[in-house]
Amino acid sequence: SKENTVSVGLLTVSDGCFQRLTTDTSGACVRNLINEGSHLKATIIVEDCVPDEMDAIHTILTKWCDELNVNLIFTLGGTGFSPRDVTPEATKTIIERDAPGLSLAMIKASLDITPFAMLSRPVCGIRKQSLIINLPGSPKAVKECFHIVSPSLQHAVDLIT
Ligand code: MTE
Ligand code: CU1
Repeated sequence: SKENTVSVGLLTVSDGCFQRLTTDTSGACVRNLINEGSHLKATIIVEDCVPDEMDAIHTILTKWCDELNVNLIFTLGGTGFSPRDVTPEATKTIIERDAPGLSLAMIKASLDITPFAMLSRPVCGIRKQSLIINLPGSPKAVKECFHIVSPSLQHAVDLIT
């Protein structure tokens, strides 16, 4: 394996965080998990927050993939059933190749933790040299789902870069 250092982007998708009504605890949560190491040789190179809007999500993901060449992008939140939850739809407009195994793995393992896991609609896929992974928004969900996918991410990025 190549074991390249993986460049990571963290995108919090939340109206509340964007309007500064709530603090982004989920972003901090993934940041800690990545910096703690294990499985992944990674550096976080971008972190941002956008409202739950297709255009805003589409624009920033396009920039991170096409201009910054971010290898691994986690979106946090907006995967549920409320009308404002559009992260999966925005992600579908970006990806060139679907990676349903990652979504399946997260949902399968999460169902052992909570039945509400079936209410998350994560989309994962590849655009050029970037792998995009939708995580649910709560710090608890973020942490659980990160641990589910993290063992395969170094290999995943080595394959697309
Ligand atoms: N998955 C895990 N592993 N742990 C959780 O606590 N919460 C669920 C689900 N997936 C949860 C989870 C809940 S309550 C919801 S509503 C959906 O994710 C969608 O969350 P989101 O809208 O914040 O993306
Ligand atoms: Cu929920």
